[in-house]
Amino acid sequence: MSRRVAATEAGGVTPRSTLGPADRDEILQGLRQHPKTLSPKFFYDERGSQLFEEITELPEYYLTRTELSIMRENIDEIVSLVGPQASLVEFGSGSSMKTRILLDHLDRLAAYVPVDISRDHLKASAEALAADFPHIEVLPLAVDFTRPFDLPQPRVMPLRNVVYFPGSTIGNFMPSAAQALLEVMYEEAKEDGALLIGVDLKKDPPVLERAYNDSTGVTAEFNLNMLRRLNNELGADFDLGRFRHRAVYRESQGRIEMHLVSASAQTVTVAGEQFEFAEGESIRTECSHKYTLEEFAAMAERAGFAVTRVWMDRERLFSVQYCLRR
Ligand code: SAH
Ligand code: AVI
Repeated sequence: MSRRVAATEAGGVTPRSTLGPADRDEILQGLRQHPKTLSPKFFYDERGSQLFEEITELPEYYLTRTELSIMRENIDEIVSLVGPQASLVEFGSGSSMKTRILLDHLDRLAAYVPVDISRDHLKASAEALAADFPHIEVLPLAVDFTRPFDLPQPRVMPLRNVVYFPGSTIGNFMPSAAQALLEVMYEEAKEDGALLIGVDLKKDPPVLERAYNDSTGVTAEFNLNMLRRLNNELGADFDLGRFRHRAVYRESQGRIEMHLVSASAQTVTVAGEQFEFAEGESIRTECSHKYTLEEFAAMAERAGFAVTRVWMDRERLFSVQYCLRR
């Protein structure tokens, strides 16, 4: 590991099993519900993170390339809004691909703190960044950001904290949980801090449904990988051949829902507990909410932020938004 990639007290990047007792309880709770649910945060073991990377390159998945182009086109203005010597804290950093644009341009960054639940993937991404940006202190934090955690202290005192939350990962939270997460970010931003966030916008449902039902089946693999992970890590016995990927847009809730549908009546054991599935019954594995600018601004405001700048592509598919603490 590079010298500048420090392990941290809040969990750091150390090798150990990825699903803990609290995760197991949350998974069992979700499977006991009607309808059955599993949190999308459980997609991201090493294979899940790799499959997400493949999704970002699919022609149907417009989100990543559109957000990247918005960032590139507006980087000068973003740099002037962030100002010098900021600390950049990224929630759900994944491979930090979009962040490289910021790291290339921001003025004398005090530190970069990538926060992600996918431990090994985070470690590899942080090492690559530390090698490519030796002048920036990179402090990776492998935690579940929906649970309490402490941020590491950078060596250089930052002039302000900027929370970065790209990818429209905010959409993967139910509206009340999304607002609660924005409130955590409000606290992390501290006085004079800001939030830079990627938010996917409402659009023609067929465009959305294609993005989550790609023709090569990578999204289906990503979805099914959740069951493979429960087999590997919780001793579950899901037969992957007896579940089908389904993604539908629910107009009334403004969200894509991803499901794993049982192809037949079957019983599955997870961590010693049995779960019955009827034919056609599904587990909802992910919601991906899409917002109008007004809907997102209202939610940000309830969390204490004012949206002060919005950048979009010409087709208004995706937005990057700059929010200040009010
Ligand atoms: N920011 C990247 C990756 C988005 S994928 C991009 O814009 O392309 C979502 C990322 O969030 C994954 O890397 C996943 O591991 C992480 N993630 C999801 N839920 C999380 C949680 N509860 N805590 C920490 N990281 C989480
Ligand atoms: C990480 N998140 C914003 C992605 C999304 O679009 O909701 C995850 C994903 N699910 C299916 N494809 C991509």
